[in-house]
Amino acid sequence: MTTITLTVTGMTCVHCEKAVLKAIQSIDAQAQATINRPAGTACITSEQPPDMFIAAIVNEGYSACV
Ligand SMILES: [Cu+2]
Repeated sequence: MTTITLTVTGMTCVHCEKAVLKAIQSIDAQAQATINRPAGTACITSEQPPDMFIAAIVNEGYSACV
């Protein structure tokens, strides 16, 4: 397991947080994710590579990078 912190831009409300969380869980249902909307970060502990999460988050309409 590794923990990565992604910078996620575009989250403006609780709904956005949930959408990002859902995107993360669509890649790895067991992932531990902590989303900090004010800071614009998503901390994810998972065995899946960061690119997978970034793609899923971008697919939801947000920007994400490592
Ligand atoms: Cu929102």
